[in-house]
This record gives sequence, C-alpha cells and structure tokens, in this order.
Amino acid sequence: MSSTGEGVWAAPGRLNLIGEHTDYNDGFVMPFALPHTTVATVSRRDDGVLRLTSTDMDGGPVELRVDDLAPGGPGGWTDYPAGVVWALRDAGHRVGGADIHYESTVPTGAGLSSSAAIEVVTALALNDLYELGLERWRMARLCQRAENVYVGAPTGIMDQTASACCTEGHALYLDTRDLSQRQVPFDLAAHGLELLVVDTRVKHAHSDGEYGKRRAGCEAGAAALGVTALRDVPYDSLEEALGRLEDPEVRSLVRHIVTENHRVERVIAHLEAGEVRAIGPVLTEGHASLRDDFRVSCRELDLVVDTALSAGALGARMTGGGFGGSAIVLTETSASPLVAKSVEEAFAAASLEQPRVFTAVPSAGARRLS
Ligand code: GAF
Repeated sequence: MSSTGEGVWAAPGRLNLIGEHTDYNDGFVMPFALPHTTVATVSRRDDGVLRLTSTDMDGGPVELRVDDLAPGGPGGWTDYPAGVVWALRDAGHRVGGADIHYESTVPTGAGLSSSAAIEVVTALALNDLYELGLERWRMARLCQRAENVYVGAPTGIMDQTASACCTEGHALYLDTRDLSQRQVPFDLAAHGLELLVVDTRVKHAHSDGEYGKRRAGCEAGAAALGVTALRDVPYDSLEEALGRLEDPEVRSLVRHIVTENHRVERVIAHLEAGEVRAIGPVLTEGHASLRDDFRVSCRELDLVVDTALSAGALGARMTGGGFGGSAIVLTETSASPLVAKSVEEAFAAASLEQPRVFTAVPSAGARRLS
C-alpha cells in the first residue's frame, strides 16, 4: 500500500443521550457522534487479500483471504472489519481485497462504540472504493450483521446508525423499528450547559453473556405479552401489562424498556420546547431504571451519578451497554469544574483508578477525509 492509500475515511464513536437497551426492542434512541474517530487509510488489492493493520491495537498485520471469511473468526479487533467485508460479500456486494490501516482516538471498552466506528469506517471506505452505492442506513445494518453474526455479539442497531448518520450539532432521534430518523439541534453551550463524559475505565464487553441475557429476557417479555417487541407495550398500559407477567425479572426488564421509551419522548419534547435544563431529571430517572430494573450499572457508574448530583449537576446517568464504561453528567457550564473535581475526589477516596473526564461535543458522522 502506498503511505497515503487511495483514500482516507473517518467514523466517530457515539454517546447515547437517552434510550438505553431499547434498540433491540424496536424502540427509540437518541445518540450523537463524538469528535473521537477511527480513521482508515485504504487501497484496493486485486489479489483477494484483506490486510489489516493498526497504530493503536495489538495483533497485526493480519492477512485474510476474502473468499475464506466466515463467522467465527479468530477473535480480537480484526474480527470487526473482517466481519464487515464478510457481511458485504454475503449480501452480494462485489468487494475484493484491500489494505486497510486504522488509527483511532475512540476509547475502547468505554461504552463509546469503538467497535461501531471501526465497522462503519470500513463499510464507508469499501462502499466508495468498490462503488457499491449503499445508503448510510443500509451500511449500518450490514455492520450490525457483522457484529451479530461474525463477531457473535447480539447488539442492536443504534451504534452503527449513530456513527454512520449523525450530524454536527445534532442528536439523532432514531426509531429502531423502521430506522426513520430526525436530526434534533443539540447545542448545550448556547444554553450555558455542558455534558460531561466520565469514563470510569471499568472495561465492559458485550459478548460476555449479560447483554445477551437481558436481550433474551426482553424477548421473553414480549412473547408473554403477545407483542412483536416491547416497543408495542404502550406506556399508559404498563401497569396492566406488568400484572400479566409472572417472572419478576422479566417484569423489571419490561418496566425499564417501556419507561425508557417514554423518557426518550419526554427528552425530545423538552428539547423541542427549548426546555433544555428539564432533561436533567429525566436522565437521572433513566439511571435509576438501568440500575434497579435493568441491572446493568456498577459501583463506579453509580458513584459518578451520585457524586455529580450531590455536587449540583442537573442530571446524570450511565450511557451505553453498562457493566462499566461511561456515565454522562448534565451540568451548568459554571459548575462543571466543581462537578468534575468532586467525581475525581470521590474516585480517589474510594481507591479507584482516576476516571477520564471530558466535555461531549455533538460532532459529524462518518465521512471521507481525502
Ligand atoms: C450497546 C449496543 F451495542 C447497542 O446496540 C445498545 O443496545 C446499547 O448497548 C444499549 O443501549 O452499545
């Protein structure tokens, strides 16, 4: 490969504002893109070899024959891009070999979708170079298939769609049933507000079983209630639906999903009415629901939320799949340094590794750089 390749593409990680674990229940989500990206320098090859290298990840270069790609790869980060090539070809797209070099600023294992970023940047580059003509939403679907089938993680569609479709200065209101979307202006700075991301540095993993168990529990709930997906349980009939469920664990999962979909609607309504501060308590309610009903929080995430609220934050919650990763904190800009300091001190007092704290800025989705 030449040092510059035929082209350079970038795809971002994402932050989910509200709508957690709703995406595999046909529900609503509201992520936005982070400025952190995975950049891919790519050239086609005519010998059917996929050669993957990375500045940041261990274990390369890896050379694979595209004809031999099949689910159940060797494991490790190269499964994600290899899975995308497999998914493209499995869907009938004429993709040959490629040299791809990755360089990423998306923190891994932090609940910020580093896997979606590498998948989407791969799909976008190959779509351009091999002139596949795929729309963004379709690329996102194929990337999800790569992750579900090739990597073996039963994740939903949110992260790939966010990385592929978000736009600068907006959050993406996405209906995961039909992938209809609306770009919602999200300019916190104009309101004197800031959204802090606190990466607890507790690593999470989706293929470790707990995520899949929650998904199976939700599907059991939908089946018991006779609906296609939990999105079909109206908020107004939640109590009646819960009364029909015998298993207390399934009942809690159902309660989270139905109330979380309602929280997404409430956040949208507040944002569209210009009542930006009013979303704070809704975020905090979302955390309680993820902690108590869906049971995907952990001690460190709870510590961020409790400490930030005590220090005057307007709202806080874990974000992403959970079991570690990051929390978000909505705060007045003027109070942000104190909130951040309080969280850092609380981690020090609990003898925990210092978290990484930064301000989230809604940024551009995947794009060609050169
Ligand atoms: C992870 C998954 F990849 C998403 O699909 C979503 O389910 C999320 O956890 C929880 O909302 O990021």
